Amino acid sequence: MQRVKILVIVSFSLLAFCVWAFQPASIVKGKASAPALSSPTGLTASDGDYSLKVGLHWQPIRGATTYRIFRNTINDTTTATDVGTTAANYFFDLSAMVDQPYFYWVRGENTQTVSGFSNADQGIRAVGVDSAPVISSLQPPVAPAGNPMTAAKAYLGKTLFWDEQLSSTKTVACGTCHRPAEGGSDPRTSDATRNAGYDNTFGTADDVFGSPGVPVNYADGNYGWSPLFGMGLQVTGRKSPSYLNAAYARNGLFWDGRANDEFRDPVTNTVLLPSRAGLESQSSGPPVSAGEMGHTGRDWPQVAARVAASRPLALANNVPSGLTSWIDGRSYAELFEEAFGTPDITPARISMAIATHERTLFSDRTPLDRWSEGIGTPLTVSEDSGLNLFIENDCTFCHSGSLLTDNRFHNVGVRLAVEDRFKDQQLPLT
Ligand SMILES: [Ca+2]
Repeated sequence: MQRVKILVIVSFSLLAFCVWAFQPASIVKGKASAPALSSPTGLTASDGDYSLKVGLHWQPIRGATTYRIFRNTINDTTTATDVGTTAANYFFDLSAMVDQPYFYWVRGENTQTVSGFSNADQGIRAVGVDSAPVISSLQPPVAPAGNPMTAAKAYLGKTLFWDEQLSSTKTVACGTCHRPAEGGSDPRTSDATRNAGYDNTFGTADDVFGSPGVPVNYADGNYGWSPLFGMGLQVTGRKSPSYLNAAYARNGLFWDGRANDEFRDPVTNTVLLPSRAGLESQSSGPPVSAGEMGHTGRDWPQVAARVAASRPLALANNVPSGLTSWIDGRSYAELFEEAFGTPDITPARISMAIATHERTLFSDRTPLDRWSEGIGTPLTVSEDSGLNLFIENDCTFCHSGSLLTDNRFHNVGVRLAVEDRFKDQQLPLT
């Protein structure tokens, strides 16, 4: 009987051990498995737009840190070839054979899991000219070493760029003045966008059609009276330049180039990014300008506090589905955690995210690019005449290279330089 008891106890002990041995394994496994990644959507592959590559882009997915790109000559993922990875949400397949149609897929990944394949899309590398292109098409902009390109950061930046809550009045987003469908600039030109100019008098020859910002307003939420604009929108002294292809500027941004290559922390003034950071420098200006987006005396900690207190894009009524899916109902703190690793919403991070979004906006397949690479139909008669005039009249002296600009600042003599009284003032600027 004693031996039976011992056997029973040993058996139960063994059973308990087995349960213990397997249970923790299953718990550990459960802890280690991250939330499933949804499959990327919106994959598009270029159809003969480049002679040297196939370009792809897609909608980033929540939680992915890397995207792996696959291709196949047939519509079959099981035999597809892995052609590379990127942290961005675009990729260029440089090993595609000329004139060979491919099916492409992309998969999201992080250190713990992988997603399913995205939708398939066909792409093809065009047959181009054998010689070097007349004008080389743009390569993706180079990001500063301390602010590398990631799809998550670019989408956080896109969210911030379009969020009117960044302005003290909740009425002006970056995209209010920088409109991608209008070439990245501000199409508004009317008496409501008139700045009185150097003589402070409306209706004279030095008037400027600038970009409107916010009415005079204060930290307590009250509005004030402007001698020139009354209770209306203050109009800045310059129209917003385009932010498309702005990532390539190396001699400063804003019309006077004062947003230089070096990015300093908007609060501590410490150099965070020593070079290639014109976009970060530029984006740290408007939110604290009392003419553009701020209240009188607004500082960057107040901007960051506003972002922290806001639900992402709460005021936007036409958010693209891909961005909505990526935001996925999360708070700004959660979005910053995905983009930067911790949930801190700092002024520097806001600028770095917006700059990263802007670095995804480059035009590398224009009709001129296609013409330069000998792709597809030639220029129209009108386009060809314009190109000849452009060259014959030495426009290329300044408008040269892939960007068609020398990226320098010139006094073109439209008005006297002294009239640009805004260039040394903090406000109101564009
Ligand atoms: Ca005037």
